[in-house]
Amino acid sequence: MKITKLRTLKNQSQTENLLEELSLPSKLPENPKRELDRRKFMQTSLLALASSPAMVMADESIKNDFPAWSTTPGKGLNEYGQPSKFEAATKRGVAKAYGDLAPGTGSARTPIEKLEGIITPNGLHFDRSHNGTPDIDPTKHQLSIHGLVDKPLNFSVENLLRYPMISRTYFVECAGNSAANIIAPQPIQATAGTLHGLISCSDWTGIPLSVLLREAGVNPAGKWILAEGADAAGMSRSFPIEKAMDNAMIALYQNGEKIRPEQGYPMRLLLPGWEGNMNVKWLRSLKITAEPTHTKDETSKYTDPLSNGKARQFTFELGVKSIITKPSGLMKLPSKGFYEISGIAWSGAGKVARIEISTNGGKDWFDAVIDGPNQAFCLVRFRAPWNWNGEPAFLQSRAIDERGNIQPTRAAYKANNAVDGRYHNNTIVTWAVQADGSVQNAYL
Ligand SMILES: Nc1nc2c(c(=O)[nH]1)N[C@H]1C(S)=C(S)[C@@H](COP(=O)(O)O)O[C@H]1N2
Ligand SMILES: [Mo]
Repeated sequence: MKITKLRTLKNQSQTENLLEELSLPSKLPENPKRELDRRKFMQTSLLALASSPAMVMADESIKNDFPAWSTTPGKGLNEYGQPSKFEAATKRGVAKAYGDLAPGTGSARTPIEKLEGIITPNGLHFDRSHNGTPDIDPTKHQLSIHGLVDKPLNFSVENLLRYPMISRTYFVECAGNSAANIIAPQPIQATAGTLHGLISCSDWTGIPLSVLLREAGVNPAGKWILAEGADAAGMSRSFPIEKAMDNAMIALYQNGEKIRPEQGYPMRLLLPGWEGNMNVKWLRSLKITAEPTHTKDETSKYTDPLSNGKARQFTFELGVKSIITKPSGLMKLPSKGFYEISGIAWSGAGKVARIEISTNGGKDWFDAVIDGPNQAFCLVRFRAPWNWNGEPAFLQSRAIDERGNIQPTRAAYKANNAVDGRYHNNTIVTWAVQADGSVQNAYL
């Protein structure tokens, strides 16, 4: 029994290892289609909707009697609101990597196919933890800034809460997101959240790291920072001082409330656009160093084996990526007719420039509309009208960012990476709509 468990552990840690980020072709696609403006998009959608008989309500559905909830007083007031009981299925998918051996190790994935807009509700933010969520008493927690500084500093949470703050909407994505679509020889039939749900986006409020570093006074020899968490995983990562001075942030609030325990209560590091692992939760120490520290999570893990026999260390910036969330895996389209294709896109390089949609597996592409704000290092919501003719279709989205990076195909990823490479997968996702309306995960 013991031995079986040990073997599982070994395999799992191999699965965790070895990441690869592709260098994406930086050319824009040929013959880009005219951009659909928002008004035209709505008109197109409404026309398609009107011509789709399945969507039209019958007259007899308009009734004049009132249900009990309209005639009797509702439930009493309460101190912390909860979703409707009819939405109980909107939950994270929990994957405990080692089962009960280490119940806090693994991930709880965001059900992206059940959410709208760009903000992830706090209870549904994905949780990727290497050794559970620590139960930190904020009055006993401190953040130390030390190493190559003029003045080593310890900050209590109370101290930090007195600093001027900024609010920014940033995504966090795990380098292991979508890994199953690279490593599984046949596409796994699962929801978008199960396959691609290690992505979430929040309005974070906190203190620019540069403010605290200026107070401590970084020595000229200080070029890197080692960030360390207070959890029992001993999670620690090195990052260059330039990122700290640019847009790194110590976040204390998440979507307006104090950051959730699973996200790093009472504080976490945010390195906008950079791989999830570097966004150290339960942050307790920032040590200024001359060189990177080469910790376990940046050597044995999160280093990418390439097809040329070399490995790439320090893949920081996440690639440009998009996922169609509606329709997506395991859904069933009830009939032919109008559907809105909708999803999320993002880029570790900054802003998303464009999202293209194909309904025939990449033969033809047309532009989706970016609905709502388009902010750097933040999810965007895209939408496109689609009139399904009832025949098999292959739905794909392809995002292009402001630097001209474009999502690669799965075949390109496979060609550039070692056979066991699986991390930093930003390849184009295909959902195959069958004639019966069922939606399947597919490789093209
Ligand atoms: N201290 C600490 N920080 C951590 C981790 C951890 O296990 N311990 N997990 C990392 C990983 S692998 C990811 S992808 C992100 C996930 O952030 P989230 O759980 O808030 O979504 O946190 C990172 N920061
Ligand atoms: Mo991660």
